[in-house]
Amino acid sequence: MTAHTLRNAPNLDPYFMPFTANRQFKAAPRLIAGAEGMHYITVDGRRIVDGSAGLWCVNAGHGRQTIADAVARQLTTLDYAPSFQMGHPLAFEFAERLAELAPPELDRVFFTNSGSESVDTALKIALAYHRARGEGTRTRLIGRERGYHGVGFGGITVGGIVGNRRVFPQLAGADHLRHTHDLARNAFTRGQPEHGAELADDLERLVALHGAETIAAVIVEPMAGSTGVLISPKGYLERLRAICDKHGILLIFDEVITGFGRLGTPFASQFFGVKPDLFTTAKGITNGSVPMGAVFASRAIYDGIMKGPENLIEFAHGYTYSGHPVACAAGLATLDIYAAEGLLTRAAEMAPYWEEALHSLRGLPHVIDIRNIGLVGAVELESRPGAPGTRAYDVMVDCFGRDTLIRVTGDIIAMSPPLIVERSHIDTIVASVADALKRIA
Ligand code: PXG
Repeated sequence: MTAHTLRNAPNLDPYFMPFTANRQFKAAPRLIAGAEGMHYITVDGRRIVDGSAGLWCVNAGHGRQTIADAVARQLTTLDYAPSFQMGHPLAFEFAERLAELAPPELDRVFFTNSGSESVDTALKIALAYHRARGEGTRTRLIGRERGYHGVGFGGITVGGIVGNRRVFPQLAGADHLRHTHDLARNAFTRGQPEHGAELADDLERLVALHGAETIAAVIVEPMAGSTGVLISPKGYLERLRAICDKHGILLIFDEVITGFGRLGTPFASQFFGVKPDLFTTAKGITNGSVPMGAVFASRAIYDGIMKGPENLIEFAHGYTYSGHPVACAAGLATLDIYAAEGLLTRAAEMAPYWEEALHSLRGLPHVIDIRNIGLVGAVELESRPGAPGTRAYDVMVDCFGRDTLIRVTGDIIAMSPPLIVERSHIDTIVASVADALKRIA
């Protein structure tokens, strides 16, 4: 073993790892010690192409010097400032810069520290808005099967991943739309699936069941990432928007993954041409460098909440670290990189090559679907009888043992490289998956 390896061989016991099979991992750990550009460097010094932008967050690639410099400068200029009844200029500047990227009039920005916090914040803004306009009966929140909205109690209530919900109590009164994943009709689609717009009509059924006057908001991911890249069918989001408008229900897009260029536009709402009332972000907002999130609200919602005596707090919500100066500094440096390198639209340029490369995997063993949008792709595998999830997991381990990091969920391989990806990296990622598929039984 090299000295490098020894330095990075910690005691694995005390760390209770998140969303990890702790015992399985600790028996055969995968440890990353460094990162630069498109690559991770493992503790044993191997370079691995990052096929997942970390966890969908390192959109500008790793080790960006200007972000590091901005963070270092900020730590010695203003390390922390209270955000309640106080402010610091960077938070206002960052909010303004973010607002410039957002769809028109969707430009009031509330800072959080993660995607989960953004989701809970957006749900609370929706409730506060209805309450402020005298529709306090609108408390019901609607999510969707196979949705992932983080791990707060609000997020798991509207989320639709059984394993994340089963053990925990949830907020009362929520309900769910059906998911849109339909391999029977849409397998091997490039871009948006043809079939499934009518699934948005589930919202009409829920309105008929519960009464519109009880429903505050619907939250969906425009592209569901965590449950395996489920892309909104053509016309689906438009239909959901129309039904929400008809019944006075707010539409929330969870853009924690799709935000900051993943689909080739700054936000997915611009890609799909459908405008929500609120949308959540995190991850790419600081290129994954410092924890941060932001909720974007329409002016109508913001103005609707700005009611009552001016000396009273209009929205009783916020975090110690909302608008943290260091996170704002990282975020501003990140936006500068995105602008200078055209990264928020680069996925659109790379998408055709990405699409061709991914779909070249068709016909390999166990592949039952391939789908793609922007710089996101998924390969769905037939599950081993009686052992769902094990096949894709083996593919992931095989790829990591060679040269590529991918994500898997169930038997779906998800890929979402940093937006600086070049064709050669795409070739490596796809070849790595192809080789693994040929090896793994
Ligand atoms: N909403 C969406 C749509 C997400 O994808 C969250 C909320 C929660 O964000 P935080 O920052 O609280 O984790 C997410 C997070 C994966 C994967 O491999 C996806 C996420 C997180 C970790 C892994 O698909 N998404």
